[in-house]
Amino acid sequence: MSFMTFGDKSLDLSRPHVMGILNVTPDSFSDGGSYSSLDDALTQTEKMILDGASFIDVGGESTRPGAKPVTIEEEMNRVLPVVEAIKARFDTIVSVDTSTPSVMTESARLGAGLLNDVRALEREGALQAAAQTGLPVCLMHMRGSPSTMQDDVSYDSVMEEVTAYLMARVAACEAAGIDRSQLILDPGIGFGKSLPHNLTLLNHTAEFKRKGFPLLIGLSRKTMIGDVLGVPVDERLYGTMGANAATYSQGARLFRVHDVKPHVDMLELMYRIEREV
Ligand code: 7PJ
Repeated sequence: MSFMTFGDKSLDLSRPHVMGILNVTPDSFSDGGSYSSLDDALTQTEKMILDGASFIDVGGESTRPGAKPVTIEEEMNRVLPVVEAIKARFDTIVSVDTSTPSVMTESARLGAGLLNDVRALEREGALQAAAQTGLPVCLMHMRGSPSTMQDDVSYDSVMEEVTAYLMARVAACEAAGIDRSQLILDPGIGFGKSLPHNLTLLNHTAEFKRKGFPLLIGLSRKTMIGDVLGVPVDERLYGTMGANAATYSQGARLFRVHDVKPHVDMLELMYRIEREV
């Protein structure tokens, strides 16, 4: 068994785990920052925990294609009260979807257990801030930035480039004092990739797995599902589950999703079949 410690909790990463997505951006809560948005966030958190989520991934920056950047102050105001309120009420692992060093530092102080950075600690000061927290980090590959990432999408070999990038970020983490046993990798589905790139990455998850790190996959309801099926965002659950199942069978064990219960059930069956007990 391979355990990883996320703050005050340890998880066996030989089995699957679901990370429930909690967006605290104004486009997800119309009155971001007010009492009722905090209340909504806690209601959603409780449901995801009851449904079997191992992590609640709190994100205050929209990284959708074309999204506008958020100020540090705004991101702090969105994320930190939610991290604090969740840790005060629930026994769960809070993951923070952030690239901002001060959000990492303060979230860790409030009890967050995982830093989930779509920029793989590339922002100035992020490596140092993350190292100081002592927390595990999920390093994700992105080409470009959210505002431009879908403008010019071309790779000679998407597998080679994503792998080389993630290995370079692993080296940067080690140089900053973050042990490789603290790292989770993520190919970054939809972040500066066309549909064929996303399909290639998903079909070759086993090659990433051979690098020896736990893998996290985030494809829930993304454009690539819509591109394949021709369905709007609220009809992408079955496609999401199929794609996640394809990566589970290649060794991915962490799944960042909106729909927790369907994935917990699916992954439990996949795990039990694999173990035959
Ligand atoms: C991901 C993420 C992902 C990780 C987002 C969305 C966009 N973090 N944060 N992996 N995606 N680690 O959910 O559509 O794929 S935000």
